[in-house]
Amino acid sequence: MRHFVIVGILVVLAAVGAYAGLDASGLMPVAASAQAGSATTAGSIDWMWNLQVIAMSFLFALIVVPLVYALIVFRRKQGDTSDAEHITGNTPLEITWTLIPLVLVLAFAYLGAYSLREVRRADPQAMIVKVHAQQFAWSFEYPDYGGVISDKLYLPAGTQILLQMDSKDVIHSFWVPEFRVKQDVVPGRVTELRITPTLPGEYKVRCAELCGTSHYSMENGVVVTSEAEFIAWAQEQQNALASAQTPEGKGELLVKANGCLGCHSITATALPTAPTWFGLFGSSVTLEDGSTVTADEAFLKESIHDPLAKIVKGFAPIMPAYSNLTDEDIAAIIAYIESLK
Ligand code: HEC
Ligand SMILES: [Cu+2]
Repeated sequence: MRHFVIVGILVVLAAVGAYAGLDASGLMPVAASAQAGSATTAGSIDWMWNLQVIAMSFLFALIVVPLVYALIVFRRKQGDTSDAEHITGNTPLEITWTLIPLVLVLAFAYLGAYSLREVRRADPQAMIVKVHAQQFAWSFEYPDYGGVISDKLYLPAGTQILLQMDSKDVIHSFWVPEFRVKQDVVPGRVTELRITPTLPGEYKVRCAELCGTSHYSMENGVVVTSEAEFIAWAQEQQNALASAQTPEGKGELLVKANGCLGCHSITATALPTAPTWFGLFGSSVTLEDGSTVTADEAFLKESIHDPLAKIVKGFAPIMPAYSNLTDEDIAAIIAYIESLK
């Protein structure tokens, strides 16, 4: 009896110690979604996890403590050559060690089902984000914001997000450890995952399904911001998308991409290097030889195609020729210059 009491106390102490140690070791990354929850929010992943760690700590102590205790206390004494006592069968003990695991497993089956229901609980107001996976990158489409496409997953905190995911090639798996939940992305069908981000910050989505040679690098940024910041971002993206569809917008992008603004200004004040484009279209330009031309489409086109054909008075002939620009590009640039007034 004395042994049972001592082992009982040691099991409790070891279980508490094992739990405290596991709990303090930070096995999980920070929890950043309602689905991740915390050890005290019933039904969340971290709540389930915490219960499992408690059960594991207890079972670990229940097995290891009696084992080690028996090894030490019931060690064969020196000179003792007698046989150990023969024991055959012990019905109460067998019933006990069948019932305890059975009850534990059934309890966890129930808790698991309950947690699954909580984690997948659908909010009819959820914001839809389409997730496209392909070897070896993710992209994110926002149908509620004019189909903006981003390579970073921007999400507002406090709103449930419904991810509708498809794959162009093989099976991938969407996983942000801080959100806890994970879902396969399968070619030929759309799989869904619901996430309610709660903690603003920067995370990473990783592919959790070996999908080819560069699977390890299939990571994209995830940015959780406040609702207001998210809307500002989404609107900015939407405007950029809308303007890239007009000739002026396309022209603006081309001008930036080709470094024209290193020399040309687009405001009333010219840079010393080159004439400003502000108010240029339709104005009369004085050339080096003193003659004047009207800055119409033909002149602008010629100046971009062949910068040395007509030199503007007061400037050095330093403008490079841009052979990479197509006629369509030049038309877009001219539309952009025309819009500067
Ligand atoms: C290295 C500086 C430099 C860069 C870069 C440059 N330019 Fe110029 N550009 C000039 C200078 C100097 C002039 C005036 C002298 C001349 O006519 O060549 C000029 C003239 C022009 C003109 C003639 C009309 C006027 O008054 O401005 C047009 C149109 C023009 N550039 C368009 C462009 C475009 C489009 C790009 C980018 C694809 C570009 N430039 C890049 C220096 C530059
Ligand atoms: Cu992948």
